[in-house]
Amino acid sequence: MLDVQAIRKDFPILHQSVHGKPLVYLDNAATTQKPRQVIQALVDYYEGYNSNVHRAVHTLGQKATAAYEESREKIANFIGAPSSQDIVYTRGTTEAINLVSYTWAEENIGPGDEIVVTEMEHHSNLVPWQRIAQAKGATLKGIPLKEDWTLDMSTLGSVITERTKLVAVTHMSNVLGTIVPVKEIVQAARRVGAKVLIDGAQAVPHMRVNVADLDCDFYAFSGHKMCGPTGIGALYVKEEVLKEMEPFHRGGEMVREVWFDRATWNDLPMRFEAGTPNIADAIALGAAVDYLQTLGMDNIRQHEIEITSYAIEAFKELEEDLDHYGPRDLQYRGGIISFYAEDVHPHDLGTFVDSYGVAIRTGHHCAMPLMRQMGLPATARASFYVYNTTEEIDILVDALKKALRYFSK
Ligand code: 7TS
Repeated sequence: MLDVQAIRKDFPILHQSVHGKPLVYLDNAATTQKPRQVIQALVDYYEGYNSNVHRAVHTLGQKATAAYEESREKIANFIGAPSSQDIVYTRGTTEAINLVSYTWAEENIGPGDEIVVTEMEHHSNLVPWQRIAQAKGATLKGIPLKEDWTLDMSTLGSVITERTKLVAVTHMSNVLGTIVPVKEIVQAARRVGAKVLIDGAQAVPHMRVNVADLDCDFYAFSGHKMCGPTGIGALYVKEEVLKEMEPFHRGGEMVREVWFDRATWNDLPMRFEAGTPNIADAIALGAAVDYLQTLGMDNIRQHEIEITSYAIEAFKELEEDLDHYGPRDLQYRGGIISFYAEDVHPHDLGTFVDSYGVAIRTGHHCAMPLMRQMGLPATARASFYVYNTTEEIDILVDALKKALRYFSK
């Protein structure tokens, strides 16, 4: 059991009023708050050893390089990567997926090939594949959803075919909270020799992930959704795949030797990190990993199951006026609840509950094809993290009741 009140003390931002009410932060799928330990790692770096990495013999440069690489080790260990060489720092999930699309996919996808996604992808794991499909004459296919908002796994055999070159799927939907059985998908892809990319933006922060066990080829995630800073994330690539990939950006540090008309490439993973990297945020992401590991990922997942179960129960009080979406079996669902009231636009709901100090997200959540399938223009969404309490769910539900009453007038 986690001591949530003690955890809350680590997050300075939570202790403030919004419109005269205590802040209730329920927009964690968009970005999470940062504990003191992560903020302090940034301060320590800039006050103590700010310096460029991988190039200086001086003491600060050595210290910065050691911390930057130590952080990579922590990230590799956190997601079960066999080696820190398999971890490429990126700006986040979006850049990680684009990296794969501009390198591996450019080289390996051709006319008549198929790229398989799910029907609930975030635009980040859809639009890059649309570009590849259009440019290469390949086809984009989607694994459909069932009525219970889980993936229809019975279609895998027909959707993934001998023509499939890449299966790129989310590990957890940012709208429905659906947790995807990615291991089964990897096995189906392996049978036809396809590579697998997993968008772990919503999974890595909330549950134990082991890329070696999943046996995927690519795994992308963002630091800012797991207590880390914005502007830093990572791409795991299986070593045998990474070794064969052409560099993404070209410039300093990604090279071994340069002549006027050609160059050779540096070792992995530096080959994929051209220019001065985001040193401070990479180091602070390591601090975020330390923080989450101290709490324990299984404890975090358990806490979110409890909060989500409480929220689903509490939403029964609203069921006359408001529908909510996502798998009811919490084994297949993370801490996300998307909802829609026929009579009130989600933006109005969001603005109304904000006046009670409650932060939720409203809109299409960068998943427009899924919204269309749900038959909705937008939803409101509450998403939970390790510092959220059942009292906060009560405040949300109470504010929603007031909103529904107010707008029905
Ligand atoms: N994939 C999923 C499943 C996501 O939820 C997000 C961000 C991304 C990719 C992109 O991550 P980024 O860090 O590169 O932006 N999702 C959301 C959201 O649900 N609300 O704001 C951002």
